[in-house]
Amino acid sequence: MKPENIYIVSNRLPVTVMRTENGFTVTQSNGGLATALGSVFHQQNSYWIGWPGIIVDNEKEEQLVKELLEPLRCIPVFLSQEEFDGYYNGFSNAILWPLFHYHPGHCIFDDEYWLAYRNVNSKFGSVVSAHVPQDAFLWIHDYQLMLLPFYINHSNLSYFHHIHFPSQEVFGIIPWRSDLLDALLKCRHIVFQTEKDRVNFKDACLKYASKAHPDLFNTHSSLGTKVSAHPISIDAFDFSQTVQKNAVQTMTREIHDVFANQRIILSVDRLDYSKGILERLEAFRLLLKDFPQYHEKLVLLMLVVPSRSDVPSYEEHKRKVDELVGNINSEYASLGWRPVHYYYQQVNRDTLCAYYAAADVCLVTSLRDGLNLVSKEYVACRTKNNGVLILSEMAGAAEELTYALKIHPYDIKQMVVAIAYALEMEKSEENVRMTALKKKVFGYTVFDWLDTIFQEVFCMYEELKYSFEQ
Ligand code: ADQ
Repeated sequence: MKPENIYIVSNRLPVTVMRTENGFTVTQSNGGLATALGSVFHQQNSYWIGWPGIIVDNEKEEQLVKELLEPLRCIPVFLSQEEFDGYYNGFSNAILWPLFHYHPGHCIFDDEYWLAYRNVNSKFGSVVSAHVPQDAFLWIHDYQLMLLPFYINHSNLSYFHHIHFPSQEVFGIIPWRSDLLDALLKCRHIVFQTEKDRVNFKDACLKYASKAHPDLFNTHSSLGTKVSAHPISIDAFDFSQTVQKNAVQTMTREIHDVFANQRIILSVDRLDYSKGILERLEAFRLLLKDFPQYHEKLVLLMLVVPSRSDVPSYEEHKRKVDELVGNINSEYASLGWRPVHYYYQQVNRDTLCAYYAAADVCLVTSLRDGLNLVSKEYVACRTKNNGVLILSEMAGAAEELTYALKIHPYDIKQMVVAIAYALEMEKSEENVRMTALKKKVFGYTVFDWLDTIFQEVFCMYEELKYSFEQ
């Protein structure tokens, strides 16, 4: 069962508008939300509302961007530099993101950020009200728009939270905690990645929301807010088909040739302190120190996509990563061998899949992660049922991917042991683990996730209709 008309609303559109000499052009947006929902969006009856990734100077430029996006079924919300700085760099990524990932030290609790967040959420509200019909399914995504429900009157309102929702004590640190929860509770339907997130949210509502009482969360009541947990997934079949394309297989062979006689450990992430990149590098450094037999026989390939470089804590983090990579390479490299290959760039889907296919081990070290799509993408690309996934127990995906090797991302020594174990693992164990992981990833794709959510929405509205008829 699929709603007739779907309007996705998120901070960013799935495409980014860029200025050229002659006007504007679009490219694919990066990050987990764009990847996951991109597959969903390709359905004909979906529209997407969000920021186009560019600050435009005047109404004429706004018009040009609107016309460029219209055939792509994208509706832009334009923001000034000041609005973007306060709402996105400020409230979203210098308060909500660090706190929700348990890094309160990175938070800057600035009233101006809160004002900007309110203003921009209200601006999104105006665009939504102007474009979305009342009978459409309106689907809000993620922490940048937690306040949006407050600014719209819509009966089919659903919210999906992509990142971790912290424990009630940590959430309570936010001075505007009640406003955020009260706004979210205007939704009829709220979905989290994991059961842990759902319980944390419920605890926070019971403590801080103005109108929360236990009945609000009665899952059988059409009159309350239904809160559930359904982890997002990927279009696994698309990944496995991509790996089998001739061009991708050629690229995979080229990677093997470049790293002939070397095992490949791969990591793929946005440059974000929550992904545990520094901890991963420390573990790799210790591995090289304690296991000299891997010298010249092992590389760590890091594909890191630039992210939020305007936020000071990210700038500082990038400097530390650059420095640590440099230190490891200068300590251990030899004439023909560089232990860490670090690419600070976005790669296209074919190239990404070639790296997944070429890697003996995929290393996911998130200090905290709502889900982590990379772990599922690696599994989907292992067409020969080999390769080892090492996965942080702090990633939401760890609940599903139980056959991965689990690590505690702050325990560097344990990480070293897990990497060494992965490198020496018997082929039969590798095969058993990967086969089980693939069963999970192919048995629950992004389309199954979508069906589950739509099914839930459909049942709720049937119930609601029934209650109005009584
Ligand atoms: P992210 O924090 O962005 O997502 P993740 O789920 O791993 O984290 O998604 C990253 C995406 O970006 C993946 O699809 C990956 O392939 C892609 N990517 C990363 N580096 C890349 C590179 N160098 N080149 C090309 N592509 C690259 C947020 C939450 C997560 C949650 C997702 C989806 O923080 O916890 O899993 O949303 O809900």
